[in-house]
Amino acid sequence: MSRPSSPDVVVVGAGVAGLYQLHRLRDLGLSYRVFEAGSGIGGTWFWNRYPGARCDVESLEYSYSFSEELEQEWEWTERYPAQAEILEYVEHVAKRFDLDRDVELDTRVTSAVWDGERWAITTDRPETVSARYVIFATGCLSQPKEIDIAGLDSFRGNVWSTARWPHDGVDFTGRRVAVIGTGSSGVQSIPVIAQQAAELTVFQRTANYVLPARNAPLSPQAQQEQKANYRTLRRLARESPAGLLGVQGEASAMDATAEERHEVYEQAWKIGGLGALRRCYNDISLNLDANRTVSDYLRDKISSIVRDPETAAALAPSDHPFGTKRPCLGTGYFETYNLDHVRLVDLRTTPITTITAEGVRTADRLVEVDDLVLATGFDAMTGALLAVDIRGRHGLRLADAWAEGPTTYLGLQVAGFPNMFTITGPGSPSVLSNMMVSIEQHVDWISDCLARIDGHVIEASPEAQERWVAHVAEAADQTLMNRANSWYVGANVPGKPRVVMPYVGGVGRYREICDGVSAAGYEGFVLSGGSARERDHG
Ligand code: N01
Repeated sequence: MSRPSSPDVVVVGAGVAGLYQLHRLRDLGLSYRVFEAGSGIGGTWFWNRYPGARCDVESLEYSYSFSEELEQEWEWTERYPAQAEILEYVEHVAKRFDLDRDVELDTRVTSAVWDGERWAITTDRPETVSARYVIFATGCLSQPKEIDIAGLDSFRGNVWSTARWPHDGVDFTGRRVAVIGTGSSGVQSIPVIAQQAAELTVFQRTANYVLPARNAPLSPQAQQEQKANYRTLRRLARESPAGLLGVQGEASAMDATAEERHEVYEQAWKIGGLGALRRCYNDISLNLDANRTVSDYLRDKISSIVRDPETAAALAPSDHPFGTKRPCLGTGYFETYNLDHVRLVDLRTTPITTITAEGVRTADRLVEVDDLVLATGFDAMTGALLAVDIRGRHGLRLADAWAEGPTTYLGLQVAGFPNMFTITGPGSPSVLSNMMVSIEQHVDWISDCLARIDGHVIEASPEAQERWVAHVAEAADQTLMNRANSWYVGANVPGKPRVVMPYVGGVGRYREICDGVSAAGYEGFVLSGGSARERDHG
């Protein structure tokens, strides 16, 4: 098939965001190329196939809302969808809307250079195409963090990364396994790996708050009821703080008695899920004392589940308030440490000194293993963008523009980088929200913008960007977000500037701001140049 060498738009990435963007571009009648580095579509759900991988947003909410037919016809099987089911869903969407034929797989974009009128996009094929607009749909958690542990190359066993799991799985039966990392990927995979492994040693640097998923099959009736109400529920999600359903408590945790709070938290614990506890009161993310009531409750829960007091103490988070690092959703996580063949190594007391040929050496012993699982996380939000050599006006490199942390206008554009859009970029709610809701909002905003500006150049003004960056920082300062060394602030990657990257102002409020900007004729953006839209359909 011949493809245009000078399309209107290049989309980078064919995950949940890139595929919907492709769908919208087709409706707009624009020409495009869509490049995907993977050998299949699906983005995060293509790569992260580790045992136990599952979304922490409920199935019926973690789904596209742009097609009512699609909403009605797809049947989810569980409260929280497993990776395989989500990938199947994404592949279904691609087939149903005939999207896959336009995705160029196994093609990694290596550079994007603005020549004053168009973007020269180079891939590893190698090929360079010239596009009027470039849209990065590269994901927020797609660039694995570089491993900063000495001696990894000397290990004689197998090394597996949760973010690049083999497609045909790994059999740990009878093996001695080490897992390094106890974020969401570690927390989900540890109980499943423990079911197979002969010995499992978990190396934990930071204990996390882990909430019970209470995953269960979805009954056809419950599914039907939600589907019958979908329009209202979708609207409520779009207007909500995090793109999620659920009623936010309006009272302060500090106005309740200890007994009342305990009862409320018990109910939320029974319901399960990420949001139930945070929503109990209105000040859990804002006030340290209010937050402490939940943190204490969760620490007590851990000691009531884990039988060995030393292990229970090590598993209890002590260095950050609840919610300032992303909490994890688990199934049988703490219970796993009651199994005789599972051991926790607390790296705060005995750090890893090196990996050796035989296993992991800590300050006080060598743990010999056959398999090493790295659940060590991502260079979040900026990593995938900076992995591409992006150069804007006057050769300005994005890496230099962001040397002190990402700066954007609305998380959609960067001053000095005309006609370039970032879906769920830093400075937008993105990772603090239901990604489906935020992705659809950005794709719709960008698509409407492309239709309206009709080939003109659009670029964030430096002044609007400066104001937005200040607003994003101010909003973060009103919360407890800065109190943890989390990937939200780039603290997990050595040398990364410390900046609260996502916008904490809420999905509903953010949507209103974006809609206001477009209604005001793209306030804060500079529109220039004549319509230079090229109609090269190859
Ligand atoms: O990564 P993480 P993740 N030595 O960065 C440790 C989404 N997600 O892949 O905290 C020793 O959270 C690190 O320790 P520390 C979700 O948004 C969603 O688990 O830096 N340890 C930490 O324990 C999530 O938040 C889902 O001290 C090292 C762990 O590795 C995000 O992706 C599922 C280390 C990394 O945890 C990222 O989750 C999976 C070192 N050198 C992911 N380097 C769901 O939908 C790092 N660590 C449920």
